[in-house]
Amino acid sequence: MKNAMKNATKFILVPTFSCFMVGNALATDFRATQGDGICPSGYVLATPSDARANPKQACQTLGKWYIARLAGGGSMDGRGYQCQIRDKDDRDLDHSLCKKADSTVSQDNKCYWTDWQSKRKLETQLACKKGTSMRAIAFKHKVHENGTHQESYRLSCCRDSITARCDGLGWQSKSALDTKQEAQAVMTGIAFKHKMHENGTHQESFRTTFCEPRAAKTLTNCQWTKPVSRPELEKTFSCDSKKQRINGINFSHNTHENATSQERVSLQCCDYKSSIKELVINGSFEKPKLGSGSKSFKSIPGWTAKQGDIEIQHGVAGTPQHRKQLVELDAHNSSAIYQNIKTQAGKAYRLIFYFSARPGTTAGDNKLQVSWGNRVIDTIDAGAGGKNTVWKKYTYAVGACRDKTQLAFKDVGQSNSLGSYIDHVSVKLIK
Ligand SMILES: [Ca+2]
Ligand SMILES: [Ca+2]
Ligand SMILES: [Ca+2]
Repeated sequence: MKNAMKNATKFILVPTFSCFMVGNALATDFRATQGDGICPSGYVLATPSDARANPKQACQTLGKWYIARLAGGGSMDGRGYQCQIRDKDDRDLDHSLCKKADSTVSQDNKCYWTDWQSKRKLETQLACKKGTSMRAIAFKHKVHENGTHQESYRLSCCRDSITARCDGLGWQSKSALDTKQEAQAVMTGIAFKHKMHENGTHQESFRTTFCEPRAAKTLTNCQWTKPVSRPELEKTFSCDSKKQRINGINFSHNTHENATSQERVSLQCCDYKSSIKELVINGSFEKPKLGSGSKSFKSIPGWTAKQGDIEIQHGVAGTPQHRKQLVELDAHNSSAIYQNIKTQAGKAYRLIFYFSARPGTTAGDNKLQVSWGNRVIDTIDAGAGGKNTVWKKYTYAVGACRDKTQLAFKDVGQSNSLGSYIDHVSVKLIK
């Protein structure tokens, strides 16, 4: 059974100590949004020049500790970081600065398509811009009246934490192109070369570009997709999951007995993990692993009970948000749990977790208090439980003033052994 999940995100800027204060102000033409390169309909990313033309207004639109995406891969800081504007910023960002679109402005979102290019033009590099990686390739085939035909290609490129460390592989023949897997690198471009020999045969060559993400071991579980034929290629061809990256392309060519030939293409797709380090240990409460049922602990990997017990559940009542287990913050009585997160003074972090009522409980059973650095930053209600869990995502920007910051969750509902589920807790550095 699939768990119901609300996409609603609660975003709060949290003043943690006196060094992290909250501020918000609205401007007329700009709008700040959550997510890298994401603008609401009718809005496009503001460019660095838009921001420079109106720096005060742009900066006021941003939360104090935002680092927001600008068009063309740039970024702008909130006033906590002195409203700095950059033309290039290769980091993954949490926010975007958008402006109301007029009809002449094209959408510059997180992903873009390159122009269609003919095979001839492709003899130069067809690659994604720096800081982006290839997510999809599209092919177009046109037969002209004189019997000749033309192939065109374009790439969809998306922003990633790809650094400038990119290497091109040499030209390879079609048969050799069974692209080798470049460990820890993401394929960002492909180029084609076409040569007609004097004897009438012709030869195609390919080369690919790989870029190295910031952290090692970001690509795992690489698999080739099923080869697809020409008609299918005329559609966009990408990896199945948005979480995957293309790491190779392979062309195979079959000549049939009747002299016709058929090309098939497959992509190598790998799971891609963000290179920004997760700071929470056992944030999904998968350890210790329970076969099924529930069990109470005083401590588990990463977490310690402050009050009551830590009750881990596997398939007791309702689907977890992530993987197989969740924690119920009312073991036998209301529980409080904490973890000391390794932080750096003066840095901002993003805290994310999911909160759900326990199915079949009353609203009074599902009240949660969240603390960061020994201060309560929020008290939230999940309402009454339905048939299954309804996970809501909570996102906070929090600051650290020490090298360790305590993250704590406490059930503040009725203490009766039921209620207040959390799962998939994450803390990552924003800057
Ligand atoms: Ca879990
Ligand atoms: Ca319980
Ligand atoms: Ca309760």
